[in-house]
Amino acid sequence: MFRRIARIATAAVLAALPWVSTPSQAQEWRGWNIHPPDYPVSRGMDRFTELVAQRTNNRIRMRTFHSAQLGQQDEAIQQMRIGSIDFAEFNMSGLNNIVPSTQVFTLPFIFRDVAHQHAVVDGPIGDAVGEDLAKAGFVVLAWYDAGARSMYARRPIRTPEDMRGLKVRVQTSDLWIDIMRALGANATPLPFGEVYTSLQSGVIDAAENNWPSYESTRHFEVARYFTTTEHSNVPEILAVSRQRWQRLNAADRELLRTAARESATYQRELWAERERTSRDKVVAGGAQVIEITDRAPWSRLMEPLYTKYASEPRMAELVRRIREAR
Ligand code: GTR
Repeated sequence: MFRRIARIATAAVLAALPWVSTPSQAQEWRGWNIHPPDYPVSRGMDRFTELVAQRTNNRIRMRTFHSAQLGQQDEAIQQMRIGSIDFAEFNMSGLNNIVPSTQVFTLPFIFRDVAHQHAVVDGPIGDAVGEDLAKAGFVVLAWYDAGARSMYARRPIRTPEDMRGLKVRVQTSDLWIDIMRALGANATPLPFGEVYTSLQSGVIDAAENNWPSYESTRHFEVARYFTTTEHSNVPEILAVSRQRWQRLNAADRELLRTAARESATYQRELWAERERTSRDKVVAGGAQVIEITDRAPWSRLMEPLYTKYASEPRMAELVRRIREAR
């Protein structure tokens, strides 16, 4: 009798915890994301975790904490390295100082267009940078889109001369500090979550980002002039911590990679659409768009960065391969 009750009770507990298909193997993963739930990155991550849950019958359950609930980017990067965050979506810029080869993807005007960028990150060059990232603790599963980054400020920027002396927020990356220096501006590294109030209070004059982030953060309310410099197209990664990865068998690794790639296809579609809707939204909200048609004066000023960051043989080789990629 007692054994029967115990059996029924166990079955009831397992039914209430549907993910515990094989209790000894069930895993709960914690994921970091800086963006709010409706952002293309967030929806891509949600698609990824749903696919993994389905395909493992809830044996691998992943929960993504959106909206930087687990901290700002620099903290999350450290947490991934020690394994207290299991997966995350990162922009390359925050990893530039830790994994130098990621700098090639941040270099100004390195990509001709989105198709070129996809060919590069989805191919052997992406794999080569991915190997370096893995050594540092970040196992890349797929590359997500993040569009082109442009300048925006509290006052109009029409020419590179207008950058002179401006205090511009950048991510924690020496390359970004040098990009601003090349333009005669002063770089101020700040977490993403502090940019709004810093613009509002005048601690900084300007920042730079893509249309969707300019819109989702509502930076357009406090920096109304958006100049389409499109100076950098930094891609992003969906990655798993090396600690977690090392404990997975080959079949699960493949399952995760496939789910991540499918989520990237979805994220990229959402991204293209969101770039347009975000632009419309900020314009409706009062943003003034300053169109740059000739980017040559901008790229000329940034050219010396290639000497500083891409002279060392491995970096020079990566840059050469990126330029040759079709
Ligand atoms: C966004 C990017 C974030 C973060 C942010 C920033 O475009 O998606 O991962 O890098 O920019 O500027 O801090």
